[in-house]
Amino acid sequence: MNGAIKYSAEVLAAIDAGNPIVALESTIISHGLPRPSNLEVAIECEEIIRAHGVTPATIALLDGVVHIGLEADQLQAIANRDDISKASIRDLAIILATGKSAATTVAATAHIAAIAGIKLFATGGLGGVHRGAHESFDESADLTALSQLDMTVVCAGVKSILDVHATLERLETLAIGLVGYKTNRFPGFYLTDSGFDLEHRVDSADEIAAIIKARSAIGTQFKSLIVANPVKKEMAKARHDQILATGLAKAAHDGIVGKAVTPYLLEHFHTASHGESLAINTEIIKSNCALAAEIAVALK
Ligand code: PSU
Ligand code: MN
Repeated sequence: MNGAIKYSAEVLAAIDAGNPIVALESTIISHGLPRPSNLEVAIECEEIIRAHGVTPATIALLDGVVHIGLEADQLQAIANRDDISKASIRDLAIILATGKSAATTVAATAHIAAIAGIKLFATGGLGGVHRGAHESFDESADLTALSQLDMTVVCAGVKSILDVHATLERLETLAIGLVGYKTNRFPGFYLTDSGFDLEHRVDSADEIAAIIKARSAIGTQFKSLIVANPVKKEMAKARHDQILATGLAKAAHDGIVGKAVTPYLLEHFHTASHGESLAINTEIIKSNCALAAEIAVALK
């Protein structure tokens, strides 16, 4: 399919010049954050990356075209249009061929970024193994995607709505690299500490760049590396646990399954915490964008 992939002028210029690029997902914009904050955060994230001399490439599908880098009106469309679905890797060809529009998850974004030769990616929290997965089999395709791609993903751990222990075990099985940035504890998205230890800690972007290079040297570059960057100001643990418990109960009662689960629980957090989780979520994404850009500069 000719013309299936379109680069923004800015991303094209960066590729031609060999300048560093950081990929950004779009599901967080369409399904992870409420309007109008979603667009504001999306714009701010790109600006943070540009301030480091690095080019942001927000990835999404609009009207049957994959976009690597969005123009201002396209970013707005992802944030505000009502016909934007949530696309994982398996949905991409279907959305393309039917001329539809979709935001891309971590899995789908990483897949498309890899096609463009982009190896750095900033997001909020990764998908993972959901609670009750031993019965529901609900495990995010983010994990299997990252086990097959040459990508370094900066995130605040996995979302605390998940079964964190099971997710850590799956990361090990899938041979996905994992380091904590200035921490020995695995972050839990809204919480700085999910309650689990990390084996590897790094304290600078240079150290991370060295690890990325070593992956190529030893042939493990097609197993992604996760850089877990804890949020500075976390939510009070008791409040977090209480909101999560009511959210999980509500989701079960409302029969929420499949790809609807994560947006549903994030929305519940934003409403029940009266915006506190939104403020934390925003900080998480911005801080991850800054760190990803620093790594991009260190890799140069
Ligand atoms: N992190 C956030 N907000 C989000 C997501 C992650 O802070 O909205 C999205 C990402 O796109 C991630 C997806 O890939 O949730 C995981 O969804 P699922 O659990 O359905 O695989
Ligand atoms: Mn799922």
